[in-house]
Amino acid sequence: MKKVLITGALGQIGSELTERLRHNLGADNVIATDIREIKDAPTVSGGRFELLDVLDGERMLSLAKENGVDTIIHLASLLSAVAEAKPQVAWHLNMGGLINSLETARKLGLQHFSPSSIAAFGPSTPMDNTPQVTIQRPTTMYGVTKVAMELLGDYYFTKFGVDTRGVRFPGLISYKTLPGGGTTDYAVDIYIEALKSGHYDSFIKAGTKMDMMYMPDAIDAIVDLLNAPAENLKDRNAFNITAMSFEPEEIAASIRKEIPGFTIGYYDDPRQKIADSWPNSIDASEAKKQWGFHPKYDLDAMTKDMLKNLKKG
Ligand code: AKB
Repeated sequence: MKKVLITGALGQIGSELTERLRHNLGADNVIATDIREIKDAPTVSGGRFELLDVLDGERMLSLAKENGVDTIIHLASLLSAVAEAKPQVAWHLNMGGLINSLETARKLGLQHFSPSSIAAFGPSTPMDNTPQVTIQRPTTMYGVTKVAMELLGDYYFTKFGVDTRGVRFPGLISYKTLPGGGTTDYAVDIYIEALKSGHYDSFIKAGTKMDMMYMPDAIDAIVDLLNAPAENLKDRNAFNITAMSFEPEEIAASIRKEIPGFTIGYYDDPRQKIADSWPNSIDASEAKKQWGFHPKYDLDAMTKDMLKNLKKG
């Protein structure tokens, strides 16, 4: 990976990945793209930035070609809760953007990365310590697009020899750019509200465990997987990765160690149904074995860092 094009670069993952890759590869070697432009966002002001609708395959191809990129990191996608509210739009965007990025990679001989998710699992998947290879019958549109993504990634590798790679991300927690439209977003909102009012009303019920990871570990994972020797990778699309699994009471307890009076309440919400269909905890041992995945943050270390950085404003 020497010169990279990133789609969805203004999103939660994209904004931090763009910053890291500009640092690692040099600002001129990262072409950040998004469908919108936020002039004062570091992603736009800190280096190359181009407007790109991922449904415009010709523009994606010409941007990659003109800039001589060797890697495409395709992040643009609707997350689970928004996708469930607008399933047809989600299918169109998630699959349309994916096929354009895979075709760009095939035509130009690029390495390709796109993230899958714990949403690629469903209620019939083993819920605890979910294996790398297992039943995948998701019941959400987001999950359906993620399974299709994993399969298409494998297809482009075996049929066309495209160097496709991917991970199944758990909920990602970060303070720089907020997520939007996800089911695991409660685990970001809770920190913001803890600092603002000392109380959080959670749309995810007590007792609902989901896998999570702090953003610095997620960015390390993308970089490490893209740099891993191809011959070591058996499960290209996509690797289970996770750093922790917790339920709302556990993150609340972790926050209480820093903000003793913090309280949590609960309300009914359609996102609960999505959360209930996902695993409690997934097994990341293949990622550890095949390319050395090694998350650094546990729940308390993440809580300390989140609150410290959110306080700085
Ligand atoms: C979501 O909640 O939709 C995402 C995910 C787990 O893929 N954070």
